[in-house]
Amino acid sequence: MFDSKPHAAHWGYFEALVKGGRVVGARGFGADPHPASLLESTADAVHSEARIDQPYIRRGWLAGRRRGALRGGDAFVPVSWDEVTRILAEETARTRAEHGDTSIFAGSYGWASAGRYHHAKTQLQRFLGMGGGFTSSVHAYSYAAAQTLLPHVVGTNEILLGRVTDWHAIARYAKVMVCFGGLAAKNGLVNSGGAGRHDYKLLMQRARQAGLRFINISPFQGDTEAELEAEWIPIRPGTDAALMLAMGHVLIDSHRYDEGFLSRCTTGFEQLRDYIMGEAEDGIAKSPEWAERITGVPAQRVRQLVLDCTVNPTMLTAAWSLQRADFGEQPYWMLIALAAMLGTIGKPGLGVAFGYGSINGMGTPRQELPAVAGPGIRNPVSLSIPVARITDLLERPGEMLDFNGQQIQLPDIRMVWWAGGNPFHHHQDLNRLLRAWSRPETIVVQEPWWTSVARHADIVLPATTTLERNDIASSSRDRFVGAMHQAIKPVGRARNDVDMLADVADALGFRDRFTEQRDERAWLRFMYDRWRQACLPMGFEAPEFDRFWRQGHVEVPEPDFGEEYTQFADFAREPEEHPLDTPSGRIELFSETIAGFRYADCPGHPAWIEPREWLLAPRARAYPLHLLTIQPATRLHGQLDTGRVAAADKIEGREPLLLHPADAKERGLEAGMVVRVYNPRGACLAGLRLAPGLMRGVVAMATGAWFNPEVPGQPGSLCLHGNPNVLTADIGTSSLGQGPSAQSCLVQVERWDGPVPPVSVHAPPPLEGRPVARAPARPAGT
Ligand SMILES: Nc1nc2c(c(=O)[nH]1)N[C@H]1C(S)=C(S)[C@@H](COP(=O)(O)OP(=O)(O)OC[C@H]3O[C@@H](n4cnc5c(=O)[nH]c(N)nc54)[C@H](O)[C@@H]3O)O[C@H]1N2
Ligand SMILES: Nc1nc2c(c(=O)[nH]1)N[C@H]1C(S)=C(S)[C@@H](COP(=O)(O)OP(=O)(O)OC[C@H]3O[C@@H](n4cnc5c(=O)[nH]c(N)nc54)[C@H](O)[C@@H]3O)O[C@H]1N2
Ligand SMILES: [Mo]
Repeated sequence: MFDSKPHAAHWGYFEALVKGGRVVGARGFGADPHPASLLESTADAVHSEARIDQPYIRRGWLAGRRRGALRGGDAFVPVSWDEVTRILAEETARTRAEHGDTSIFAGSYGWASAGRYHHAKTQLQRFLGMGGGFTSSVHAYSYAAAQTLLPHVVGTNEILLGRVTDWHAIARYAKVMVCFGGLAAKNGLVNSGGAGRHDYKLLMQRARQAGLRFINISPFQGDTEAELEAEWIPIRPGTDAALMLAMGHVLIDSHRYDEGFLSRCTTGFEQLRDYIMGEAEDGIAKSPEWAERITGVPAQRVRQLVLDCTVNPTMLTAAWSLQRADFGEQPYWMLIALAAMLGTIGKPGLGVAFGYGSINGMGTPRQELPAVAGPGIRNPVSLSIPVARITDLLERPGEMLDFNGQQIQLPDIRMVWWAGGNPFHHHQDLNRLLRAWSRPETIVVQEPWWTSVARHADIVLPATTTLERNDIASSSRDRFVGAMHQAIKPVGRARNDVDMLADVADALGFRDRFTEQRDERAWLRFMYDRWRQACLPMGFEAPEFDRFWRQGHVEVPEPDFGEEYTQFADFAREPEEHPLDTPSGRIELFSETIAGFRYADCPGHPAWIEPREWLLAPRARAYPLHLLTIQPATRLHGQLDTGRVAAADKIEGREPLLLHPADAKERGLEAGMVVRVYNPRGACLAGLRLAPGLMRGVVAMATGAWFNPEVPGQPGSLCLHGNPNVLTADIGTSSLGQGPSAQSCLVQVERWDGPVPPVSVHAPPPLEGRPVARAPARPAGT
């Protein structure tokens, strides 16, 4: 017999099945029509060999090899919790005294886990904030370029993250939905903070049944599900802005744009029009013929597309991936400009919004209510870097960094502390990161698993997983609030993030301020009650805490039928009464603010700027394949990579590389082979999978296979497992957004004839006092 406990993860609500003190499985949440397959990896992850059993310190750090030492190759020495707590208190105090509070970097970007109390980064930043402060980071890898741009253009980031025009409205009013980057179903498996129901596929299908036509503009046909019967327009990666400009050209040329909307609700159309028509400085008309050479989309197809958008009520959208590329600000700005020219913004079910296919909950009909919030953070240091500039931060102390009209002077980082995120998963150009990672004196990592970030730390603190503690799951994008019941005792000597930090706070003299003298249960009750109170005036009465906890969840009812939500409706109707939060109160097709920054890589209106890496760049002669690093269907980033769902998808234990059959044939490659993917920045092995739905010249690899350098600690070493971030470029999208530009990446692929060394990264690194297990290498193809 199993014991079962209500629980939640980013990939869904579930019942944890427990037997003999171990998690043995997970059963999908009853109210979820399509629980995520990822749940099958639950027990594998919790009881993985890769769990960190106790605290460790890097041998070289103990021997004084600190600033300037390459991390990742040393053995780890076991230490007691008491000892490590004392060392952490001393190190933090010493670093602050000698180098100031800004010398501690704890931006600590990452998804951590769904519970809002034991949220690792929140607790870490709360702890370091109380201790004097730390250098932080702003924005997210997901959409950093857009997060910086959109407030200038529409005065809000709701169009990217928040309550956007919902699927009920789209299904009812729109006839065509043009989707740049498709609506990738795999991405709806997850939502940060938990997804109560996976109804994103259902919502899209219903819209299809209601007569909505989908158009998928993407290098990959698989970005829309077959049931949506989408028309596919293949496009060269990184060129969407050119196609959008050409659509604008057709609209202007044929006088089919909405002059009324443009004059009432926007500013700067004249500048954009001059640029599009070739009347600006560059003298180039952004005609469909001009765009065809760039995008590969026939001029005639562009004209047809514009016709579709003008005779039908149209919704425009783009995946978040489009802006994780060189000059990723541009397609987002131009898509808004297109919707403005069509005059659809604010009309029921029409207009533009981003990310419908990027995460669960975008466009899901719901009432507007707050999410359950965790403990607060106060950071007395006001210094933050744009999130994806971590390597620059470590490499270039004292130098200036442009960001959104400011100049940030990069501090000299002596200590890095990370909890709930993995830069050796999420960052680009890992070989460059590895070198820069040698700059600090001390790197502390809290992790449940020996992930690549733990392996590159000096002080490793084993954290519990969510199943070893009680918590509450909640997200502003979701209608459910989940009780996460502790299912098992902590594995090994793992401890809760908050408890390890409370002990260091104790050694530094502020335990009570940090904990506010509440234990876990008191915090959960406090957080829940605060949320419950905030919902009351908004018309929702949640049950009392005890009932919620017994029940295992709270469901906020869907809005009533007929209450579809359309974003910007009030503004479009009465722009004077409901102005946007932009300098003009309107949609800014030309921004005086951005123009005033005088950035060559982000002018005052949307523009086509040739990417640094794309299929028509000179470098494509040597590296003729455009690599897209997409989100994995079988895990969440690096999380669950040790589980059976991820394992079943790999080829010879390597991450699959998707390649067009004709491109494979040209190279003498066959499905199932191990291949080497490389460029001047690095190389990795991968397993070859043929994908007829990919454009020729484009390859795709999911992110998240744990970085497994053949020689740990050595920059440039071959990644045996298939982490594509050894290949991607680490350059900000522009001086405005400084977002990651992972999608602008050229590579070459060849057959791997050497022996295929085993993937070793799912077992612990060398630990002192313990024998190292080594499997023999196998020859390729066996
Ligand atoms: N090339 C390329 N790179 C990308 C992207 C891309 O498209 N292409 N996408 C980017 C995007 S959008 C994102 S959001 C990032 C994601 O990057 P991350 O969010 O850093 O990736 P995760 O693997 O989710 O990292 C979370 C880590 O927290 C740990 N963890 C989980 N729960 C707990 C806990 O309770 N306590 C502690 N201490 N640790 C915990 C997990 O084990 C895991 O290692 O990747 C980015 N990287
Ligand atoms: N299962 C699962 N779901 C996830 C995640 C996960 O790890 N696992 N991660 C979550 C996170 S953190 C985020 S931020 C979101 C990200 O959500 P997205 O950014 O939407 O996800 P991606 O898979 O990177 O990209 C979607 C598609 O965009 C297409 N694409 C790439 N480049 C271009 C281009 O230049 N032009 C056009 N037109 N199309 C392009 C690719 O074919 C790709 O399949 O996903 C979330 N969902
Ligand atoms: Mo993300």
